[in-house]
This record gives sequence, structure tokens and C-alpha cells, in this order.
Amino acid sequence: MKFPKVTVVGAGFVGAGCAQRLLEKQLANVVLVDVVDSLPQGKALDMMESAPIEKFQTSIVGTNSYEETKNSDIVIITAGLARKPGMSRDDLQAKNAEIVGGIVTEVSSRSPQAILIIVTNPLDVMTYLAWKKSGFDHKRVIGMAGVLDSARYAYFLSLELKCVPSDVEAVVLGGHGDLMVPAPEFSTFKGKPVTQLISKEKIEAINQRTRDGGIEIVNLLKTGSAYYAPSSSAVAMAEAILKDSGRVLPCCVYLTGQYGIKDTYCGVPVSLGKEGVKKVVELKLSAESAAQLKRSTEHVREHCAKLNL
Ligand code: TXD
Repeated sequence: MKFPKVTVVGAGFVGAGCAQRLLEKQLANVVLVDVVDSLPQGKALDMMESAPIEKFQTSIVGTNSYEETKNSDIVIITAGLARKPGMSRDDLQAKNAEIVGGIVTEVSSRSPQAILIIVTNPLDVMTYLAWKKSGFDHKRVIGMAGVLDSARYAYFLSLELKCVPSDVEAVVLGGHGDLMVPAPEFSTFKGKPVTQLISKEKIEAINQRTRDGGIEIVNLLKTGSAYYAPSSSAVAMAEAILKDSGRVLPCCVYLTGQYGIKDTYCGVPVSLGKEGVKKVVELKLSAESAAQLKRSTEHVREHCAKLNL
């Protein structure tokens, strides 16, 4: 059977998680790239040895070179430093910009038709950088943050509602940082807005836990950041693209006037398909959420300016 080809750059926690999920869901053959000698080869071999048990027919190669990545349908970039306790996502900016910039040059020349999914932090700035460096149409350069932040929000809401997490649909907009914008007015339990089910004070506390969702895990793990839900999120985006499903997911995308914002990347709901972003979905935000979204975008702009982007 012929499978699509997905390159995952960075064979660390998130990258290896993406590779495993892509294989087990039989979504694509995977090329796993890392700078560390023999690390991607070791992880790829280990994953292939699970194929007789998991019964997947997809395959993976691990490599330290970009030659094998040629003509990928999707490239997921997870390479870079992750946060440790006491660090903000912005602290990673200078080093990760160097890493992501170099990788985009390597992959975009070999896979000129690919869709890039950026995972490396600080997410919004790295996605903008990847778009600039690649020269790709912005519809094909997309950042992963909103799927993760919304999943965390949905989980925390489900704890309050004492229901299964999958019964909650939650929306988080804006940048992947302290200024992200949980939107309770668009978050629902079995179709009913959570604003009708949970008190304002409790919702505000859950919103704050969501904004702090990344650091909560960093403080528990102590040596790195989250990777189970992040890899799940990136692969959900890849799946929508590969299957051309049109599934609506919150993603970091380039805006051209939607939500009154333009010429910058920002987290909003979009429908995904084989061309990347099919359509930006415009929600009628409350004045408060709209103002928060603008503020979040300004923060991203300021950080892009530091890299002269
Ligand atoms: O919501 C989100 N977008 C995120 C982002 C959620 C979770 C993690 N997020 C960010 O992803 C995190 O802040 C980091 O910037 C990346 C990767 O996190 P991960 O937890 O996977 O970090 P690891 O385990 O340290 O793995 C990074 C790998 C490691 O194996 C390095 O050797 C490799 O990246 N690396 C490189 N690979 C290829 N090429 C280059 N230049 C390179 N430099 C480092």
C-alpha cells in the first residue's frame, strides 16, 4: 500500500511521539531527522520492532541527513530547545530561531510542495520565521498550539463538569503564551455553552490554569516540557491535511484581515485540507476576547521584530 510521506525533524520527546502516532494510525511513512548521531536511527528501529505487535504497515527511517526527506507531503518541525522550570517560551527564541531557520532551508528546497507544521517554541514567532524562510504560500505554513491549548482547556472544563473530556469542545485563540485567549463563550458541553453551566469565577480560574498549562507540566517533569498531548495535537493537524477532511482546528496561521488582524501569525480556528489552510473561520468574539486577541498578537509582533522579521 502506498502511504503519504511525513518528515519529522527533531527526534526528541515531541518528535518521537509524532512519529509513533503517525505510524500506529497508519497515516504515513515517516522520516525522522535529528542532529544527534544515531538517535533517530535508534528510535526508528525500536518503533519498527513494534510493527509486528501493533500491526501497522507504515514504516519509518531515522537519519541525520536531509536527503531522505525529499518530496515529503508534510514536514513537522519539533527540533530545538524545550523549557525547563523558570524559563518562559520567549527565553528559547534566539537559539531556536537559528535551529528552525536552518531546518526550513534544508526541507523547503527538497520538498517544495510540502505543508510545514511548526511545533518549536516560541511557537508563533517560529511559525512566522518558517514562513519567511521557506518562501511558501502562507496557507502551507501552520503552527501547532491551539489544538493543544484547546485540549487542555477542554480537559480542565471536563473536570469541573464531571464529564468525559470528549464531551467538551473548547476554543482557545491567540498566541501560544501567557496572553492566549480561552473563549468560554464558544466552548460547549454537548452543545451547551459552558458559560451557562459554570460560574464566572470558576471559568476564570480554569482559563488561568489553561494559560499556565505548559508550565504546570514543566514544573512536574522538571527536565523538559509536555509531549503526549503536543504530539497528539500535531498529528491531528497532519491527519486533517492528509485526509483532506476539512476538520476545523485552532491553529497558528497567517491572517490577512480576519478578526481585524493582518500581516501576522495568530491562533484562530481554521479548516485544514490538502492545500493546508482551506479557510479561516471567523467567530463573533465578545469585546473582551477581541481585545485580548489584539494584545496577544501585539506580543507576537514585538518578538518577531527582535528577530528583524
Ligand atoms: O504547543 C507547542 N507548540 C509545544 C511546543 C508543545 C510542547 C513542546 N513545544 C516545543 O517543542 C518545545 O518548547 C521545544 O521547542 C520543541 C521540542 O520539544 P521536545 O520536548 O521534543 O524537546 P527535546 O526532547 O529536547 O527534543 C528536541 C530535539 C532533540 O532531539 C535535539 O537533538 C533536536 O531537537 N535538535 C535538532 N534536530 C535537527 N536539527 C537541529 N538543528 C536540531 N537541534 C536540536
